[in-house]
Amino acid sequence: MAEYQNIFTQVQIQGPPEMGMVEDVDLGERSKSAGFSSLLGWFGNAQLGPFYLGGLGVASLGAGLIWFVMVGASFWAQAGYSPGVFMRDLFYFSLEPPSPGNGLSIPSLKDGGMWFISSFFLLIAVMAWWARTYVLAQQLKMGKHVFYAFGAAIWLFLVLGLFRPVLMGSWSEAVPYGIFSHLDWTMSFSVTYGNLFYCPFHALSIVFLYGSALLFAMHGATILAVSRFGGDRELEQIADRGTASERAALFWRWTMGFNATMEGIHRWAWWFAILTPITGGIGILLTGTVVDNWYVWAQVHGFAPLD
Ligand code: 07D
Repeated sequence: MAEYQNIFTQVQIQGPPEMGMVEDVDLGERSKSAGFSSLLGWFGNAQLGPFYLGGLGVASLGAGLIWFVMVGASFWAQAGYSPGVFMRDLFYFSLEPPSPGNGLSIPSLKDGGMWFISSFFLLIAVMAWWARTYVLAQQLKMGKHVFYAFGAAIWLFLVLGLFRPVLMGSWSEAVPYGIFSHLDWTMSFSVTYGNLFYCPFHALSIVFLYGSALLFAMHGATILAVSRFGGDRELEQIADRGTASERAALFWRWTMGFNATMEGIHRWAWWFAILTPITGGIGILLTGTVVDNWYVWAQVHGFAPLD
């Protein structure tokens, strides 16, 4: 028997698959079988399945596939139907939103129509997947934390592709679908509105983004550091003296005077993560609608130098 287990000494149990609870859940939409993979076992649980797809899952994957194929078909046409050019220039192709003159009217197929229709399917795909996180949590009598966290990301997604273009009165404001083109879009957005670094909400968003990475590293490292005392078995750890949990807490209390609790650290992580797109979305929504130039705004508010 191994003395302790972690990613390198994982004992992978393979027996009859664990099919999950049957009380108060919809069994009809759950697949009947499950498999095992040692490779997966190194990274998480070795069991793959059962899957729970359901109507929302099928709708989401179907709509997402339509979006993906429409973007791909547009790229394929841009490549002149040449496989070599397609592969060579894959990162340069772009499915662009309608040009500025179109405003919010329904665009022609030649000018942004493909972007418009595919965006509709992307919206269905994302919203159906979001609803799925609610329904599945409901069935398992869980809190809705994943649903709200995904909702925060969807807030930024909707601000970028729907809410802000509507407030600005033009679909042309939305983000194009392409690898380099969406990066170019962010750069040109920043330059157009006077350097996004001077937007305090962009700054806040970065604080939470970097903060999330830092917290995640601290938490991940702490738990791995006490896995030799069973720290990865979180629940058994909370009460006793000398446990992995107590050592982890002491480590941080001795290092910086303060320690999060086993429960609280996950609240820290949740809030930092969701505040990244929430603050970001506020910044993007204000840009061009309320604030035309963030550098001038920063000058007026006394933290950028007057020229
Ligand atoms: C994008 C939204 C949620 C996504 C969802 C998923 C699909 C399906 C399907 C693959 C991530 C939808 C599902 C699409 C896909 C298949 C098959 C979440 C998203 C629901 N910035 N910047 C941020 C930094 C600069 C700019 C955030 C750093 C320049 C713009 C973040 C730097 C310029 C925007 C951040 C830096 C500029 C941002 C994003 C450094 C020019 C935004 C947070 C060090 C390049 C966005 C307020 C996030 C935002 C944003 C970081 C520099 C432009 C904190 C570290 C000065 C236009 N920037 N940035 O979680 O919110 O995104 O801004 O230089 O819109 Mg920035």
